[in-house]
Amino acid sequence: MNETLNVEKKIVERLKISDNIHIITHKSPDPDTLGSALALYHALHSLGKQVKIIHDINFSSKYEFLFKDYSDPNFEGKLFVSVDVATPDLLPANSPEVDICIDHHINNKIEAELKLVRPEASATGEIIYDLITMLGININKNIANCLYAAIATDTGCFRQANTTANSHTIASKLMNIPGMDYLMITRKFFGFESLKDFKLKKLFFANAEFFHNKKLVTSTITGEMLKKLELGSEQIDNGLYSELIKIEGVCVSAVLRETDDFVKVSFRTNEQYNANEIAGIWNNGGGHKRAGGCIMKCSIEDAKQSIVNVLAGILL
Ligand SMILES: [Mn+2]
Repeated sequence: MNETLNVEKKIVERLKISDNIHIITHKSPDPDTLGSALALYHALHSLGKQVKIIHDINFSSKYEFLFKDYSDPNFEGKLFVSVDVATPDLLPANSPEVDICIDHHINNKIEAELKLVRPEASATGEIIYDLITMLGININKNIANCLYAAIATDTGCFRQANTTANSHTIASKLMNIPGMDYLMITRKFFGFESLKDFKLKKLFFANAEFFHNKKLVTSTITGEMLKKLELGSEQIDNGLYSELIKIEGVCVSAVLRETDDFVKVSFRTNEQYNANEIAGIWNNGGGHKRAGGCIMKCSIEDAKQSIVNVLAGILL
């Protein structure tokens, strides 16, 4: 714990003396990486620093509100900070070397001079909250919205096993910031579904298959399904990946999503199994205790067969 505090202090000092800062988010960005980056942007900006966020241009239109009051500046970066990026392959193409890595993935493999990885944090947004507080910066409504979105989505609206008392404490402090709009955020992510979302969900449930005494359930999202619904992969509702683990008796769920180059697998586990370890069996796999993922370079059918075969030896 002291070691963590030590690194946090070093990061705060480094941020204070730095300028021309680039904040790096992960590929296929989610609200945790974007919300953490934008919150840090506003905080450092309020100290008069030049800050730029490096991000994929393809992301759900639901995330656009996070960019409120952000204007994309153009300058050469001198300090590079990654947020919520677990592995080098999730960094943007031609990414510079990372100076400061801030993350909550237990299997973090980013090389950086200052590395702050706190797996007990439900979201990177929790860590950013602490750093902003240590910097002595007043949290305004933009920062509050960004951090609340990061924490609410990474905890599945405070329902998943990674939710802690601290997640609630921070959320409560953010909710008290005048002008922040938690209802807009929860409605956007948890209380709304487009017609396309609904149609995809129908197909997704129809594709569910059970194996090994119904302890394993899989489903697939194929390129053809997305094409038929005219959905971009960035528009898939993240909640879909956590639907199958809710089913009675299921210990491991695997959702396979086809892309042009590979199959992305998202695992969820019950309390008996570790999703980070299961996903780690395959290339570059990892994640958290109850949620993990990996990439397989084969057909979606072969990927499913590989999962069924490997889990036969695990789900005893
Ligand atoms: Mn995260």
